[in-house]
Amino acid sequence: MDTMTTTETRPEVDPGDLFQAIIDAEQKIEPRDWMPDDYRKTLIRQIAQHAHSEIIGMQPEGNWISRAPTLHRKAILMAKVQDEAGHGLYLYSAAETLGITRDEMMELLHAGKHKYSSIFNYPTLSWADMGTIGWLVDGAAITNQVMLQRASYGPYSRAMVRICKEESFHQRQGFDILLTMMGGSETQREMVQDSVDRWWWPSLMMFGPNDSESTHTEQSMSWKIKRVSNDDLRQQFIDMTVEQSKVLGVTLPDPDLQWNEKRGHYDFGEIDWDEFWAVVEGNGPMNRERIENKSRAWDEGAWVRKAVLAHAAKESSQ
Ligand code: BYC
Repeated sequence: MDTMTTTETRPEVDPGDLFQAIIDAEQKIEPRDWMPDDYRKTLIRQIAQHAHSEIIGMQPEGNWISRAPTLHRKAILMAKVQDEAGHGLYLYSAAETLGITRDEMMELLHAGKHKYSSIFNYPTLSWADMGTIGWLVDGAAITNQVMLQRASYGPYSRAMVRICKEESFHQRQGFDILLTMMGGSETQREMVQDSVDRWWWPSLMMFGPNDSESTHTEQSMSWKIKRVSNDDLRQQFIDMTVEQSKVLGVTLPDPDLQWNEKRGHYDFGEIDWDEFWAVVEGNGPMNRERIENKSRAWDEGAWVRKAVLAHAAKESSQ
């Protein structure tokens, strides 16, 4: 047989097999690769939620920029809030690679159809809250995000590398605010304790429901989007934070917190899951105000977006 005239056919590779092989080999799925519909949907849901959290998360701290106690603290807080805007932008860009537009994500958020982290629905009542948000909220965020640097979707995982670097600075600056206040007056120490009392439990809720109640963990872990379960991350955070609370000299508001020699972890009390779900469903102390502010800023910025797009169109037509 004349091999030169044989029509060669490449062996058919099933796209699902190729997808799985990439996941198994610890490589990254990239935007143009074939992926199961549910993998795409899960990523859009999680990345958009994450981006929205960064943007809504600017509000509780933005509330204190004009009241920071010194110019130095004000400059740091402004930089931190700007970092959060930046994180939101990398994450919206990562979500856009999956076939959803930024405008669509905004509409879904404003209509209450996209979620954002429960933690940002609590009010910031004192300057100590700026320290506690850095220490506990950024501390919980980074505990979760370190594993997301290894997420199987390339654009998400790369965005997380940069975000984690900035979050670790945020956590340190929060701890520094609290350490300074704890070395101050009795009133300042009381402010810190009151703030820790209010933020401790909501910070634990950031990790999501218990594994037995989590709808997405098993599938997300098998796709290597999530690498560690909600409960395991929560435990990691508690073990780390209890030690830090001793350095600060604050009491964590949980009488059941106790080192368990056998488990090699701290035992802790029951989270108020009714409160968690109420906040997730839109009925927390600040849900309404956060979304109203966000929608208003979006509407008021419409002329800026229009002007930028008109300028870009003009540039490209020249
Ligand atoms: N709040 O099956 P599950 C920051 C929802 S911001 C609200 O366990 P999953 C910062 C969940 O969406 C950092 N909703 O879900 C910014 C699901 O509902 P849907 C924010 C929550 O996705 C400014 C249902 O409950 N970090 O760093 O496997 C200043 C069942 O949950 C929450 C991220 O976004 C919650 N806490 O796991 C300072 C990290 N928990 O969607 C700091 C990225 C759960 O089916 N996200 N729900 O309607 C994740 O790692 C995961 O999405 C979660 C949840 C661990 C949060």
